[in-house]
Order: sequence, then C-alpha cells, then structure tokens
Amino acid sequence: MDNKIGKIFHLACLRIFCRDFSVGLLAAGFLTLNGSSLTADEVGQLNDEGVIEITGNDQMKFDVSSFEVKAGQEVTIILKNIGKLPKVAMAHNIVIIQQGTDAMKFAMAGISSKDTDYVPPAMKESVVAMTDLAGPGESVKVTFTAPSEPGDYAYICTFPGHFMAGMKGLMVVKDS
Ligand SMILES: [Cu+2]
Repeated sequence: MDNKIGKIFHLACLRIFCRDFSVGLLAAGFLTLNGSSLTADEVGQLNDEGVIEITGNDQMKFDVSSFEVKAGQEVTIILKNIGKLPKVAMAHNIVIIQQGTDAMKFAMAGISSKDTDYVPPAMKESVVAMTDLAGPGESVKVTFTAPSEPGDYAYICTFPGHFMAGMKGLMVVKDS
C-alpha cells in the first residue's frame, strides 16, 4: 500500500519536474520555434538627435548588438517589444551597466527583484541607464547622458533568463 502511494507520488514529482524543466529550457532559449535562433550581429546607429531604436522579440534577441556614442552626449534609446507573448511571460527592458560590473551576477541577482523590474536593489549603483519593461507591441524609452569615461558598457535585458539566452549588447563610448 505504502509502496503504491510512493510510486504515484514519485510519478507526480517526475511530471512536475519535467514540466518545469521544459519551461526552464524555453526560458533559457534552448528551444527555438523553428530551430533557427536569431544571432544578429547588428551594429546600430544613433540619428542626428542622438536617438537609437532597438527591438526585442519573442526569441529573446535584440536586433542591435552594439552601437557607438560620444562621451557625455545625450542619448535616447527607444526599445520596442515586437513579440506577441503576454507580458508576464515575455517582457523586455534595456539596462546599461557600468564597466567592470559582472553582467551574469547582476542578471542572476535581479531574478528575485520583480518589484524593481528585475534590477537588484543592492547593485543599482551599477546602472548607467534603464528603460521600463515593455510588453508585446509596447515601446519604452530612456534619455540619459552617456558616461564621460570611454569604453565598452554592456546592456542587458533583466527579465529572468533573457540575459542567459543572449539578450545583451554593447554600448561603446568613444572619446568626444
Ligand atoms: Cu528580454
């Protein structure tokens, strides 16, 4: 009798584990819809007003993987979520972090920080600029002054699993 209950319990656990595991794989981007993952290596360009548009999609990719700015210039990033999945499952933001910040550590720490758009409060000094989270069809934007220190500044999406799936890029600050 006990053995039978144990078996049923074990099967139920196995089922829950498998379900969560496949959701986890999906979130990490290992499963793609048609087997082709978009690995765009696209260089973006600011317009004359210092505005750049970047899209994010349901495959957890930004269409711009790097762009250049001048040190101290005013920059506006417009992020458009061109996906269709509901916001609770698939939202995107752009968070630019300071040089020397461990992006993986930042993203991992942010997973439990839903109230602050998955940006870890303990590491908020590492944020150069960030947008709100955009759901399907939504656009968000942020205007900020580019750092005065030239170099590479990573930007990431902090929605859980997205950075790990490759949702990231580089803002290259050039000497002005
Ligand atoms: Cu994202």
